[in-house]
Amino acid sequence: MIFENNRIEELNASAEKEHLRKFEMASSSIKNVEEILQKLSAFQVAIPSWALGSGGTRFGRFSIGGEPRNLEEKIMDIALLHKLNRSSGAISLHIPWDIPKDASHIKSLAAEHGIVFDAMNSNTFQDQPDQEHSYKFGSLQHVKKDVRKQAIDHNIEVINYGKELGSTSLTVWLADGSSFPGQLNFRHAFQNTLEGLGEIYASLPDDWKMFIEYKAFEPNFYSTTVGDWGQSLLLASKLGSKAYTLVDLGHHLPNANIEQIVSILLMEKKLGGFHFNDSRYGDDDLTVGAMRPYQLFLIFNELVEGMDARGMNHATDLGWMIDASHNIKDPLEDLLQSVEAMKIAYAQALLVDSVALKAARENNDVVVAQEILQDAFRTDVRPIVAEARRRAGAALEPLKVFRSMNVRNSLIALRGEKTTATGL
Ligand SMILES: [Mn+2]
Repeated sequence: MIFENNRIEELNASAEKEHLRKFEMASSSIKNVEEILQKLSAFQVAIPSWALGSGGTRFGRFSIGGEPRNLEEKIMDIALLHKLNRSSGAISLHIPWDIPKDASHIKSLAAEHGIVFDAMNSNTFQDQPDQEHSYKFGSLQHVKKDVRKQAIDHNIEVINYGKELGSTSLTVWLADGSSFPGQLNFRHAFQNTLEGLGEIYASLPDDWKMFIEYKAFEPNFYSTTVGDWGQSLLLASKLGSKAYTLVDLGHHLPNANIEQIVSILLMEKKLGGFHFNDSRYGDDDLTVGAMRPYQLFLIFNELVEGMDARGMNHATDLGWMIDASHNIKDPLEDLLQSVEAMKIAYAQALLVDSVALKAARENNDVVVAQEILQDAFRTDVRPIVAEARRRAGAALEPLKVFRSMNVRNSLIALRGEKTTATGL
């Protein structure tokens, strides 16, 4: 490990007095602070295996140095995050970028650091060197049966890797679509996709979920076969009770009301999981909460309200994952920021006075309804989130510890300046 446990304790000790003063102030006006603390510490966010190195853009990639060279090193990076915030106890694996060659070794390495395997991700959006058929014109939607079969077989292979690791979900994101009018018969593309997903679904173990991710555009720019939550919900509904929609915050057309989508999917028992990130223009894959923190809060508000309405367990009944890319920031620092942003939005959502909000709605009191939401959003919950971390044995100030320990320099010394992590 890059740093010793007692460094966290040392740095916590020096920050503790000031923290406790802030925590006391912040918690004095909150009735259910203990309940909120407990929920915050139960909340774990899965880190994607593809987000630990430098991602780059269409135009270039700038190495940050010390990037993990294999799956073991990726797990070690997540272990480091988890040590700092005790909220990153899961990894979402991508196949074939991160094939576990020795599953039992990988599983025990992860377990050693308190990390479990969240959703497995298949990849039919690019061609691999040893693959027979090309996905240039799509995978499950493809006009040729052989190509569809190859994509189906790949997804089943991903499920099998997941079974060995103890994962219980598969995320399917398809780049399928068309870039020019006339290229595709929309109905045939949809039906081929449904048929393929059906075959994959049939291979899903009983206790598994299938997450169907949608995206409005890119890499195709005329149509996307699973382009929005309607298409995803339609597929998930036709497939059965183990199939769900996955919402990636960056996969909508501009200004979509994501919180409303979340609310309806939850009501229909069809919201399965989340890919958190932030964006300004399209699928920007920026740090969670960096651009639209109020939208993030409103989404969490619907999540909390909708999950409570159905008596769901906040921590375990949905897949909480980050899907981001890091072009100019240190990925580990960025991921610490993202997890923190999610926990802040979650804590604020837990503060919403739902009784008063209901009364305001009954009276069509739009002004008070807005005040109630913004009162929660404008509450500084950072000391509450920090206290939850402190009680879990994590760092009061994860970023500060990361920087003061020169973690990136140690990783560069260990792995080299010019390493490239597999993935985006
Ligand atoms: Mn995604």
